[in-house]
Amino acid sequence: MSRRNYVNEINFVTGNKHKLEEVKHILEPYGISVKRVTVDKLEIQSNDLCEIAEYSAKIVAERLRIPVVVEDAGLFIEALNGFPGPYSSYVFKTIGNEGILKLMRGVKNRRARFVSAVAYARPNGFVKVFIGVTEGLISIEPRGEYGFGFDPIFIPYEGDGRTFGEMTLDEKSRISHRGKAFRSLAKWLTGH
Ligand code: ITT
Repeated sequence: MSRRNYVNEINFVTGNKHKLEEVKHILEPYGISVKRVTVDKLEIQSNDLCEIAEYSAKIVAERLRIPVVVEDAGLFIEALNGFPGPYSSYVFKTIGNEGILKLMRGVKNRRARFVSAVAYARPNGFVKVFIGVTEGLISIEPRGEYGFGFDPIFIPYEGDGRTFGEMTLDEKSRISHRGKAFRSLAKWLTGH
């Protein structure tokens, strides 16, 4: 059964300092502070980001005996049948933005989506997952110095033609997959 809480702090399990910075910014208006937890997460192999986030959050919450939040995010490119999706981290580290743009050379359908799955877990086995999706296009060239990961090659439809990499943290967070998922979490945590 879901129990509503009036939580003003979360324990965010992440090894990614950019995600941490974004999440702090997104949750600030809700009065929720973010404590970073760095532990080795067990990640299951799955095509479903929700399943991955849910499993990791559950295990860490049980192990540390505190409520935790885990996010699993990824970029799904339509013409590549959803690649890199759940493998985004590995693909970014190996072939990077240049590699993705090479795969997309000459490809007309440039539609892609960023997905964020945010799992909140308590040590008693309770888990709830929130999803955020932002649709857009893969650019022809990387653009912008802001953000991280695939930001310079992703042009969100909800924007003005700029890539995420050309947006400030605030501009990106208003329309990003992460912004949407974490605002849903914040509303639930604060009882809105
Ligand atoms: P965690 O420790 O939180 O798991 P991570 O970097 O492995 O950090 P994810 O698995 O959630 O994070 O994300 C996989 C990769 O997808 C990430 O390393 C980036 O390369 C890319 N990515 C995710 N969200 C992104 C965003 O908002 N902008 C650009 N790239 C993003």
